[in-house]
Amino acid sequence: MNTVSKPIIPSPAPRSSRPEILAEEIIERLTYRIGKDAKVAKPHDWLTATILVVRDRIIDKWMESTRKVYETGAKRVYYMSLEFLIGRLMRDAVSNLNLMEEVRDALASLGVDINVIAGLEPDAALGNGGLGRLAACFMESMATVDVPAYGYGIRYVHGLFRQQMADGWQVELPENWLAHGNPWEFERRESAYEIGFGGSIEVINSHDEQPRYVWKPAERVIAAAFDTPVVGWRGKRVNTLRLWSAQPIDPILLDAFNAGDHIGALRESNRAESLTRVLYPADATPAGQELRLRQEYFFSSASLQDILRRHLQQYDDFTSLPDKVAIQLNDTHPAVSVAELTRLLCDVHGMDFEQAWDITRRTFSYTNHTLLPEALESWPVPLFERLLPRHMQIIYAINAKILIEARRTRNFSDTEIRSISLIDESGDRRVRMGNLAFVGSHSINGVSALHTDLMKVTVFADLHKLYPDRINNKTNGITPRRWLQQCNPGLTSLVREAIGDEFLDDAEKLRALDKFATDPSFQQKFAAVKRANKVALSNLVASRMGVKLDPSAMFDIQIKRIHEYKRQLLNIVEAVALYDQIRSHPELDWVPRVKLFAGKAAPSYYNAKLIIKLINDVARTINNDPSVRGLLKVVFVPNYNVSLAEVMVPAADLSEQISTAGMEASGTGNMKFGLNGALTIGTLDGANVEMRDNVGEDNIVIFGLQADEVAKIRSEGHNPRAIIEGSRELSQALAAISSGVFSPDDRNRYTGLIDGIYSHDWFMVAGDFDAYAAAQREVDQIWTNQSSWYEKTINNTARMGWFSSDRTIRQYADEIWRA
Ligand code: T68
Repeated sequence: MNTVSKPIIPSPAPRSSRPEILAEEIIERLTYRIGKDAKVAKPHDWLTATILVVRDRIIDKWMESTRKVYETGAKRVYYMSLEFLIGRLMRDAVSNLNLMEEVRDALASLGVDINVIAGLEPDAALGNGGLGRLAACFMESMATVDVPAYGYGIRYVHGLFRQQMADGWQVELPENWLAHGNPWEFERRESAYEIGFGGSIEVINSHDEQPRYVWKPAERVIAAAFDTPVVGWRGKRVNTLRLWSAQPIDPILLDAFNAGDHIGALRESNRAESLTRVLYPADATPAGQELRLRQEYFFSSASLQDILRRHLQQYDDFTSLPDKVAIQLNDTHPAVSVAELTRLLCDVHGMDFEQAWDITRRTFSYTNHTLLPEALESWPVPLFERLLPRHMQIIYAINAKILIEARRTRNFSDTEIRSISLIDESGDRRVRMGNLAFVGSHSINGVSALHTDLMKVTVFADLHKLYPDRINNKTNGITPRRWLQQCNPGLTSLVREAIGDEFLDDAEKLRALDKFATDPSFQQKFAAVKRANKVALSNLVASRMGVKLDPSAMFDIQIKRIHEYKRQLLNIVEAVALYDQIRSHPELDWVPRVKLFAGKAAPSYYNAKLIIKLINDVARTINNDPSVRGLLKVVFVPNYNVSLAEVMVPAADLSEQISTAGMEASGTGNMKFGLNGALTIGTLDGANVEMRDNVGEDNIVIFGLQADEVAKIRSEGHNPRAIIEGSRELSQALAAISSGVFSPDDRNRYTGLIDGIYSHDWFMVAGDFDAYAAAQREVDQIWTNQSSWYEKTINNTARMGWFSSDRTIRQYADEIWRA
């Protein structure tokens, strides 16, 4: 007998992390991987070499994590998201591996400053705002709390645009995060799938009870996988972020090329690659174009094929899918997955429709992030049918099932039937992605308590009536590693000195700080940390914009996407009113303030861009007016991104969370500021409500109309003109803006914007102005008593631990994924 025994392949020895070894390896990578002599290496080369060395420390843990899931048969969680706003990764990885000192020392021994090279890493902006950043925080927390998870998304060549200011207007420039290559990612050539579009459907055995449908796409592209490891806190577990890139099936059409058509020969290739070239820059505004639907289907199909392949390889059949796989849909962007999974199970794997549908529903769950009607995705039926003909059939089949159930067993009225239908028949016929995601999921969650309550009575009222057990709440969270430890090392050390290390593993342990809130010496140290962070931000503003800030002034910060419902306009109008007051009453003790703004506007969102211009116009006027005596400054910091947030958040005294009540689903910036010891001025909207409950109402400044009041005013009729005329401060501020005081070069620039407040005031800028201005004066009052200020802000840090995304992920794992 001739038996061939499998050789025993030894695993590589675990890598040492002594600084001398790290330094040796960095030189090794620099020489043999990058091909650079250390004597002439550029900072970028050092960065790449360092990342490659750090990456090796991750790989062992990564393989171990993957192996463990195979061995234990644990359930896998798949987080499907068209956006992952991950930012820079090096500091995050090094810090989570607990190697900060070692890597710093290793680099220092080579004459390299870790902070210099860390600042060169591109800020990966594969997302627009809160939704994408939430996905990134969740990835880190899933690794931290030991949930075996994959993130699935798109490897956009160009992430969110770079924002530049040209005469105060936003200008969008292309972003190129891959310009120097990406040392974090691994291309997985073996994990590639075909994705089809268009074409027709062939019916086999059409007379059978179970005919088979075979989709013959007219067009096909390849989805190729790129993996990035995601390290949890203390390197416990390493999960995978798998991003898909579109590639042509034939890179070049040789016949066309040989016939002299050199451009035509590349047409297919260009067409395929354009699919994943750019991130749609519209947040909470409809994207609406065919390319977007193609992106959604492309990444949904690739991810599901990958999930099914992995499952089949391990478990051999699909009946166990819902027990071994949980797929979370991050908003409706991947909702076409509901139809795609049903299709793959039926058409490709031969399952009958009823069973496939049952498995689909038990596998998916869906998170809703917005109630704004204009942001709810829907696609014209003709477009959908042309691009995805088989999916359209499946959607009709699902719809029939649901509507029959509602009509026959639940006696739903015509109006109710219309509202739950997957097809909106009110205008041109459209496929409603929210309804598709809802009916295809066993769990539908909102992202704050208020938002979840509102979901049940607004967009999903009728679906909630049909399936009353499905809607649940999972209040958002943020990772305290990036948003405290890494961005605010000063505060982290101070907290450690006071209460020890336990909070590093359980953010709710920050509570122990409570007893230091009134301690004068702790308050002083807390204030000193804040001041140092403000100095750091001032330096950044000085070097980027040439504007000098006084770190002893109150830093009042609003950073987020520019959107009318977020009400940057309310903030800047109040700044104008304050400017008037300071000039009219120079004898009063005004609290010196710096009002900082940052954020991007969707390129097609005219009013949002106009608001940026207004902030810049107001800033120029106020900052150059000597009669203000430096008591008020306004600054718009360009190109807001994750890295800029990491500098601004720790430097804030006051956090502006002032959306029109009922419109911000949750907010997560609010949590970052609170954790870093800022006082919040905010409406009772989104997670602000739960922040108030956690920090206590003495430690937050709440103002303005509540969600039910806004709804009532809107339905009963709002008279903003009367409100404005009744408020001297407001009418003067609006008149100044509207008449061109801040825009002498174009006096009518803001007339339309201000007219909107007079005529309908949809966002309640007039409706909330007086309450907001009064709340700001209350904030000034608190500031004048610095001990009381720090008592409140320390209480914020102490009581924000619940908003750790570790808590959120544990709730998803226990209550939705059962993983
Ligand atoms: C945000 N949504 C919510 N959307 O506005 C915010 N939309 O309240 C919440 O905290 C956050 O999600 C996380 O739950 C978004 O950020 C988008 O970015 C977006 C992108 C494309 C299309 C529509």
